[in-house]
Amino acid sequence: MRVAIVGVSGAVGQEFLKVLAERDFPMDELVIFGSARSAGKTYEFKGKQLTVKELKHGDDFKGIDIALTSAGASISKEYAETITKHGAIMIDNSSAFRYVDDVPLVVPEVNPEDARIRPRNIIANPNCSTIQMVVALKPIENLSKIKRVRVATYQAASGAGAQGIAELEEQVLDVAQGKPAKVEKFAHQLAMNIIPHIDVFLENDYTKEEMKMNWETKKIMHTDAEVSATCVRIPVARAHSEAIWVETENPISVKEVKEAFENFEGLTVIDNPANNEYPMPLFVSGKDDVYVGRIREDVTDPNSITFWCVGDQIKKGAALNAVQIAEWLIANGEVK
Ligand code: 11C
Repeated sequence: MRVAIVGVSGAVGQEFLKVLAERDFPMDELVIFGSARSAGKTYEFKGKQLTVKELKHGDDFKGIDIALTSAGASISKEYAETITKHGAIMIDNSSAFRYVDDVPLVVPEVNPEDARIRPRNIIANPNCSTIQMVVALKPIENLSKIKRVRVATYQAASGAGAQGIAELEEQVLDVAQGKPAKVEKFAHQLAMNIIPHIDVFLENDYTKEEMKMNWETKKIMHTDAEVSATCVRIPVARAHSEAIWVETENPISVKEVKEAFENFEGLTVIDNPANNEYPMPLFVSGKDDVYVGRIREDVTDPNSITFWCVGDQIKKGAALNAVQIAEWLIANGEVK
């Protein structure tokens, strides 16, 4: 088993290294690729130093079984053929192929079987805010068909990559010292603020991040349920939070939902309001599972449940989900 990481110097690329080591991913060789700027840098993996190779068109992916890619949509589009032409399966973290019909979009707890049909040898990893939401929606869908979802997100700076985290940290230090905050990555100062704007605005006045949650949920869950999202950037380093309202076809009780959450792989329930216990991004950072709490009946509608959901954006929202897809492929004989 030979595995490649493309975009190893980015926040998700670095998380790939951690997750592969943490899970003792079964492989004989790991090859790491990056831009011309990153080429020659070294990163430690399980006590060995690996050197970044420059991503180029050619035959460097000959003999690679699985390529975990996270270098942005334009690089994914440009290099997909180079990466897959000798048979490597590309598990792509960018948005490049998510809405392409013959590319499956996979969250292993929800639709693992979709990974079997991949005519282009590409599997797309969904957007982070979608991944954590569908892990929580699936056990509800198993109880009753979901008719509609409304969600408000509280997204960490890490969604904008390593530069996003660095910008927030610098702003926090500057603002604390009474200095003006430097704004480059985000549309406005994030420290001491929240920004109701992630990705570009579209013709329907939603942002692309908001519509990703709609489009991707439909594809992953094979549903026609509509998702209406408002996505907000908050001054948290990593782990996204979401307030979710779910309308189901049949009424379901809070007790049933709690039990379904508790029995669903990849979900952890923390729901003890009497002791001020509920999931929060500081606690969930670095964890594998998606965490849910504040589970209650929606007072406006007996057919709706509302709850709070937190997931580590770089981990389950990106690197871990991709590695879990790779593990599923191996466990199910899709990679020899
Ligand atoms: C954010 N969700 O928090 C975005 C980052 O489509 O893979 C991930 C963008 C994507 O800014």
